[in-house]
Parts: sequence; structure tokens; C-alpha cells
Amino acid sequence: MKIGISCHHTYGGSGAIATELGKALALKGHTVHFFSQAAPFRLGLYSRNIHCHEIEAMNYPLFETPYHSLALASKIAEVAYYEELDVVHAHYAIPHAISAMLARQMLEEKCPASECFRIVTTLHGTDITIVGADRSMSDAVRLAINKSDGVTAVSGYLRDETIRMFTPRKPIEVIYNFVDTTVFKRLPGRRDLLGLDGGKVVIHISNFRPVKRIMDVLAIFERVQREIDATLLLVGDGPDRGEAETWVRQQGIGGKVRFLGKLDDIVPLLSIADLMLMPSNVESFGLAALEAMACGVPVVVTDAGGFPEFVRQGVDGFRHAHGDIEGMSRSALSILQDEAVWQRFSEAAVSQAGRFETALKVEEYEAFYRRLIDEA
Ligand code: GMT
Repeated sequence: MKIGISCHHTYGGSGAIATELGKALALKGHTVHFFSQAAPFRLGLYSRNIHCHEIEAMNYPLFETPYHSLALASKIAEVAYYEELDVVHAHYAIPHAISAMLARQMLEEKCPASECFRIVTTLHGTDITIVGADRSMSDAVRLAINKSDGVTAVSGYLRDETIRMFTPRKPIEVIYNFVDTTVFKRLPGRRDLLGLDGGKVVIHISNFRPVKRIMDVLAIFERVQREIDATLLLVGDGPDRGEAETWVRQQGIGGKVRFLGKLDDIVPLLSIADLMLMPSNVESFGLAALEAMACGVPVVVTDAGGFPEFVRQGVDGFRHAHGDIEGMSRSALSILQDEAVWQRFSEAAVSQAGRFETALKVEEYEAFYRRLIDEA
């Protein structure tokens, strides 16, 4: 198949999933065209069958901001026309699904509708729960869903939430997020790279937005380090980082908390981690937790959103109500303070991650594309 993938190139789960999907499809012999504002952050080196199209919107004095969604639509239409794309897969409703829809209308000016590509939209979470909930965007999100030929959601929670909020005309299929366990696996630990001597390593990876509850991560860790020797690794960057850094200094625990910023290659860090904290308000899935589990890292997460669909309570991690700092601290300590317990959780996490192996989910996406193409 010839597949276009439109995604956010920035640090975030939707871009990561879109890129990993495109890479896996290309390896299976499909031709993949990426559409994004810059090369997707996980693309890495050149891969066979992959083409990238960076979207550059026109600057004109009359436009206060460049019209990126229109430039994206024009680029998709152009590439789809010359490369005869079968499918355009939009990751995140806004603007990708809307731009794909517009691109198809542009293409229909040039060729019969039956020869145009199918639109697949994958909903990732905040496109529904935050962007879609905003009055300025909700009708655009509804249109994006209803005008797609096929819609998938990354968890049952997100499918149900989308149906509750938008009562879409289309059925929504769940295709879970996935992890490449040949890449995300526990490597020999290199604690020396970070100058870590002893103690346990707790990790958090996110874009430091309010939904991630960074201050809860710190509050949980602050309680944990009172009981055991531990270091907190914070990977990523975003609006709440400044407040977090100030708090850490005020608490006098600066020596135990490392702000590492945005990093592409997180496997070496996950390989030295003993526990991941992800106390978000809600996560439609929580890809970073699955990637941690694949590297043998037990997780303490929120009992909401997509987490109950893959984090097994008391088996590979613990789930708590959001804001339950005491409960999360206790659970973290119960895993970290007993080597045998940690070993059991770690092994269970690796085995659970295997159920979300990339190869399995890529097959589901391929079958989904083929069904839509055959139905056309
Ligand atoms: O979490 C974010 O703010 C980023 C967002 C994204 O679009 O990258 O993440 C969403 O999509 C991920 C990939 O499907 C999911 O794993 C995240 O749970 C989801 N974030 C939220 O629902 C808050």
C-alpha cells in the first residue's frame, strides 16, 4: 500500500506512535509518506520506503500567523495525486484529519472520488479530551471524525469518551498503542553515565503539561526519598518545569532530582530505572508507561483513562486515584524496598508489554486500511 501519515513532529506520544507505525509499515514493504512540520522526532536514520514532507506555510504580511493546516492539506493533495496514495492516516484530529479531509476535496477537483485516498483518523486523547472539549474546536473535531472513512482510538476509554462527547456517526475501533520490544528492552545498566552511585532510580517522562501533574511526581518522590536512598530522573520539558525546579530547590532535594530535558533515546535511562511515576489527571493510554514496562520498569499510575487496560493492579504496577499522593508513595516504596517484589513486578511488566508488541498492532492497522480500501 501507499500510505500517507500526517502527525505532530514534536515530543509526544501521538508523534511517536505515528512514526513507529510508519517505520514498521515501511519495513514490511509499504511506501510511507510522512507529513509534518519537521522530521518526526523518532524517525532516526534513513529507512527504505520512507519519504518525509516538511510542511512550510506561506508567510504573507496579511497573515498574522502562517496557515499551517491549509499548507498541510495542499501538500497532502499534491503528494497523493502524484504518488497515488491509497490511505492518508491522520494522527490527532486537529489539524491532521481536517487537513486530510480538505486535501481529498482538493484532489476531487482533479480526479474521480473513487480514485482518491481513504482517510483514517487515529484519536490519541487530548485531541478529544482537551482540544475537542474546547468550544472553539469541538465542531471541527466532530467533522474530522464524521468525515473520516475509518476512526480508531488508542484505548477503550478514549473510544467511550469520544462517543459520549461527540455521538459520532462512525463506529470507532480500538487499536491499542504499542511498543517495539526489540528496541525497548532492559540493557546493561550504565548508571555511571549519570554519576549515580547507589540507591534506587525513579523516572518520569512527559511534556510537563498540567495534565501530567508534575508537582505530584515531586511530592511522591519527596516522601519516597525520606525512606530510602533514591534519585528522580525527569525527562522532558514543558510549561510546569519552572515551578517544579523552584519547588525542588525550596525542599532542599536538588541533589536528588535531575532535570534531563528532552531526550530522544530513553532506553538507556529506562534501563537504569527501578520505577516509573505517571500520576496524570488522566491518560487516554500512557505510552511512556508501556515503554517503561517493556524495559522491566514497574509503574505507579493513575487509576483512570487507558491505564486500567494495560497496567495490572499489584502485578506489574499500582493504580491510584489521581492526587492520592500518600497511596502512590506507599505503593512505590512497597516495590522499591523489597528486591524479590521488584523482580516479580519487573518480569510481569516485560511480559505484559509483549502483549502490545508493535508487530501485532501494525497488523491490525494494515487490516483496517485494507478493509477501507476494499469497501471503497
Ligand atoms: O500526553 C500528551 O500531552 C501528548 C499526547 C500526544 O498527542 O502526543 O498524548 C496522548 O497520546 C498518546 C499516544 O497515543 C497517549 O499515550 C497519551 O496518553 C495521550 N495523552 C493524554 O491523554 C493526556
